[in-house]
Amino acid sequence: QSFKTQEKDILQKSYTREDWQGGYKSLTQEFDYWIDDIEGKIPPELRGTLFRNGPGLFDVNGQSIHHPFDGDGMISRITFVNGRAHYRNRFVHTEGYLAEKQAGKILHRGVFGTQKPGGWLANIFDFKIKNIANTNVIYWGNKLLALWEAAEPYRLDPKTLETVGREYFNGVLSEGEAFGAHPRFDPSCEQDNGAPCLVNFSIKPGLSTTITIFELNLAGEVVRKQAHNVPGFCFIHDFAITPNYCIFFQNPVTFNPIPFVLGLRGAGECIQVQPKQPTKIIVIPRFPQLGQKEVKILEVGSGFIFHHINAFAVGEEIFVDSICYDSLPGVEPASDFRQVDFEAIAPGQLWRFYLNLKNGTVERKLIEARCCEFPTIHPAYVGRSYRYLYIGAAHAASGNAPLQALLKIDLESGERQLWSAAPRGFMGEPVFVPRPGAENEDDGWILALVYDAAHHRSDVVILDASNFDKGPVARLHLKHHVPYGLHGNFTPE
Ligand code: 3ON
Ligand code: FE
Repeated sequence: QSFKTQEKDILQKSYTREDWQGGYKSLTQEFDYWIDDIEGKIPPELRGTLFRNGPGLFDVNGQSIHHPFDGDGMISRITFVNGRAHYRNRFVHTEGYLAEKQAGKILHRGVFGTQKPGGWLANIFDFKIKNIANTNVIYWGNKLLALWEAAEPYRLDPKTLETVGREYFNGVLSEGEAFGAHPRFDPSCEQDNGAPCLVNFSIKPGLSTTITIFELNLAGEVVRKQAHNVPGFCFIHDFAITPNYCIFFQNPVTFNPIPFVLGLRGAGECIQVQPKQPTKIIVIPRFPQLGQKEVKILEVGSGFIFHHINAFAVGEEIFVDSICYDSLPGVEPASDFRQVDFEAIAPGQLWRFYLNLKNGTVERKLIEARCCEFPTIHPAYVGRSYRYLYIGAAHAASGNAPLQALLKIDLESGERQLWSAAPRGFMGEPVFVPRPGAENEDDGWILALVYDAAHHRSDVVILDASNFDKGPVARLHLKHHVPYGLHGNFTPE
């Protein structure tokens, strides 16, 4: 009897592809309302604003884009005040978004394979890139900034979400210069007398690659900027920090630009993972002015990384926790990303890397084999030794599948907690918000947008981070869906 149940559990998927596809419908409308369809109760101590970014459009006037990462950035804002919550969303008015809206057709090639209509002849030798400002949104130095890693940020009005224009940080960035989409917030920077600072980077790829590191003070001014050249092409989406270092994983990839040049593929689709080549780990001291100048490059076995969770120093070692893939899936030209075969793709899995800076060796250990992506931790533990992480995860313990659950991992005891929205719910990136005045690292809430296919709408789900088992503290039903997004941040203001 138990064999039969097990077999059924294994064979039965926790989702249908049709349900999952609903989260990849464009949202063209812009909303502005108080959320009043609520299950449970919003904790009154939860105050502040969650900003989220992600592709809002998967077509331009019916012309489908090729990959969700090519979709125009749309900001959602959820403000919590006195036990109530308000929702607003707005598209980032990039030049490209406005021009395509006006033209009613795709005018730009996308990095991930979107082409202008008309076949390769219409796309050949067009190297222009469209800044789509769709990957992350931060509120820092009184500025709300929408980020996309291949170009400059767009600044928005935090009250109206209106696009103000491109941001150059007082001329520190030049036109078209990149400012990455994965800043890290150092909760206490020694160089800034213990004040928080923002650390970000940018990549300028080529036969060799320039990595630029920016550090911004609380006023939003760039107070430190340094650049390093490393050999080879780089696709580096994220990085990790400690109080003294920036750590980059140079994925083992090659770039063959010919299909891009000929108008057949997007630049990002010309990147190929080389499973026989090692990953290079580039460790750059944050404060070279203190005499700490030596950049170290370590090597570890192959794998592809988008996101890191955290890093911290233990004696001569640096521990880095990251989500690794065996391969990088592409969407073939003339195929539809909504038809993806999940089982044919490698799942993201969580690894811990041990970098020994003294003897240059790296060890690694698998922490979590369950398919997972989009991690979050308590903001005060960024770059520091930490105990708890929270991450989007598949409902099933093995195999590749859409994110439907939230997984909490206690790195000290190994204990896991899972809250799943399966079969009809699909999980977005969680964000940890500490409870005001809390002392324990997991005393706070997890906020996440969950797409509910049963109602074709999204919920803001609030979980008690110290106890997933009791289920959500509140589920706020939005009046509409929010397409699967990428990243966002919470600000207590
Ligand atoms: O590396 C070079 C330099 C560079 C900055 C070449 C290049 C053209 C590829 C490039 C541009 C990179 C860009 C524009 C990257 C954009 C990435 C993006 C928008 C999103 C990445 C998302 C990653 C993950 C892991 C998403 C997961 C999603 C789910 C689990 C499902 O919802
Ligand atoms: Fe990312």
